[in-house]
Amino acid sequence: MNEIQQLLGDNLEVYISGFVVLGGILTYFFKSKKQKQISTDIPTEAQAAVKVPAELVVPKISWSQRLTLGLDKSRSEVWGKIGNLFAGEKPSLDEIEEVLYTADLPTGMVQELISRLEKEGKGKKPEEIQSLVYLFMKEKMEPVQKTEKDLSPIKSTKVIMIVGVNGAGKTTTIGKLATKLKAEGNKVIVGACDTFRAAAVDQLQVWCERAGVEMVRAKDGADPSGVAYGTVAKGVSGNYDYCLIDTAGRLHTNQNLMDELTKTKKVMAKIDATAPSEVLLVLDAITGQNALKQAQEFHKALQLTGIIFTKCDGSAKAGSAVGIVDQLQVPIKYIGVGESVDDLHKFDLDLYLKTLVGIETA
Ligand SMILES: Nc1nc2c(ncn2[C@@H]2O[C@H](COP(=O)(O)OP(=O)(O)OP(=O)(O)O)[C@@H](O)[C@H]2O)c(=O)[nH]1
Ligand SMILES: [Mg+2]
Repeated sequence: MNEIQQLLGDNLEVYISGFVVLGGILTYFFKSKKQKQISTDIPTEAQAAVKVPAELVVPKISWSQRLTLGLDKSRSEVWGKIGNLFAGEKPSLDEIEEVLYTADLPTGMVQELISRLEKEGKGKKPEEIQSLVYLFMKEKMEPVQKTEKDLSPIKSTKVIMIVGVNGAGKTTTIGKLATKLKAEGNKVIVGACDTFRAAAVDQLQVWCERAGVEMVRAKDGADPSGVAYGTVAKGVSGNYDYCLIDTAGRLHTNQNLMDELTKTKKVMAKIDATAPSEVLLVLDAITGQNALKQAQEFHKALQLTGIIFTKCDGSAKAGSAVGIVDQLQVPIKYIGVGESVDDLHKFDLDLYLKTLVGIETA
């Protein structure tokens, strides 16, 4: 040590500080390089807010298993109980009525179902009664669901506008949809029209980067219609298959914000008269029947082509879809039962109803 000290003389401290500084620079360089693999400029909070790891794109369990798990609460607390409550000498009609109201079924429909059970369910076994419930719901939803057109096949750029109240799950749904469409081999572009909040755009950008799809973003506070216009223009000129338009959440009662949505929709038609070919309302199942008023107002302003029913997991109100579809006469296109990419799936009426009621599916 003494020899080294002699060799380096008075400069020892300078050399040591030099090594420390160099080490710091190298650590910083490697750390920032690792972060850049995810994103260059998105705050880490925004990345953390998107809870879906990219590896979840590969399904670990089947969709019907996911749906069964997701609808567990609705099935165990509501729809799976009716057979047992009705079967036997003295059907507990009051209890059935109460259970159906907690599931947020419209009053008229509750009464209709009860009188159907009284007419056709007397003396039947619980599982036969479950089948009656299933048939009743199917009768209500099927005519509307039949009007539903598939998102594909596509001839030109398919523009899909996503709307809804605050926090319904719009951005997450767009992230999931973009991931799925891209994985199917489509060229996808996303427009970040929620220009009110930078965090909203960052949240969408995390999804888009993970999905490997392009996103159009503007300066904070820019006109959302302008962003929509720019995205559709780029989508059409670049021969993209899908153009997904995210919008800011808004209350259906706020006329100014509803007018802004109508303007955004009209502006896109200037590029392609058929755009948007889909206007999808994201409805949070937890909202139950209150969602009907929301849905009616959005429908009036934008002529919805479909519903995306999210957050069916963890709520006993997943069955409220029956009333909403019947009253609004707009089909459900997608259903969400969780936060991961695989928790969003095309809506299959038969599978949904059978899972809800607890009837074996093939
Ligand atoms: N459990 C569950 N959570 C969901 C589902 N879909 C979305 N979420 C969560 O709901 C929260 C709100 O989702 P966002 O996608 O930000 O909702 P948004 O409609 O874009 O919200 P705003 O832009 O603020 O109006 C997030 O924490 C999502 O992870 C679902 O199907 N199930
Ligand atoms: Mg959003």
